[in-house]
Amino acid sequence: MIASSLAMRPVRARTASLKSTTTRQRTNCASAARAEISYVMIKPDGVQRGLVGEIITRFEQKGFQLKAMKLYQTPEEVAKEHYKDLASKPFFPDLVNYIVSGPVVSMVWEGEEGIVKSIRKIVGATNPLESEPGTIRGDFAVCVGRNVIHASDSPENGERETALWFGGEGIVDWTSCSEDWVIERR
Ligand code: DAT
Ligand code: MG
Repeated sequence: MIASSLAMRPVRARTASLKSTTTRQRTNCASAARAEISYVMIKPDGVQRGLVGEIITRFEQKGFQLKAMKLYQTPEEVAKEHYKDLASKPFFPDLVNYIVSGPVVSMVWEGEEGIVKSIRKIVGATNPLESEPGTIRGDFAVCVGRNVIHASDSPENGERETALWFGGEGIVDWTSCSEDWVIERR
């Protein structure tokens, strides 16, 4: 199965086909293996400040699986579409200018059901002054307009944002050699 066709299909359908082509079994982490994806983006300030490695390390060490990654100069139309729900906010023009002000690192992370919520916890509250220490925003930012990182706020937006930023290209179907040490099988 080619990666681009995987990217355009819902995660649950992808899960079923992955399970049918491998020996994957149900786990006790969730009701189904590989249930969710999150679109995660290191914003231009995170790239300029040299935080890319540190941020990726946190998700790798947690045990989530990287499925796609690219350094990308965002077109204005993509930034506007990504944040379309905020279009009426007074800060919207500044937000779009910020996102297109330099390259971002776009990623797709995959994991068990609950990964989207878990990544949001690792990222921290939107306003970095309210983010808990130990979160990415809590450790590396002080300003809501320079809060270093984006992460999808729901599994549905994980799918929507992945389609927007990757357009069906660059999603890699692979198995981590540490998977059996991260996920308990039964
Ligand atoms: P999050 O990025 O935590 O999902 P959001 O979706 O509410 O937060 O907003 C998207 C981005 O917009 C956020 O990361 C930074 C910016 N933003 C949100 N609220 C803002 C505000 N009151 N002033 C300036 N920028 C804001
Ligand atoms: Mg958001």
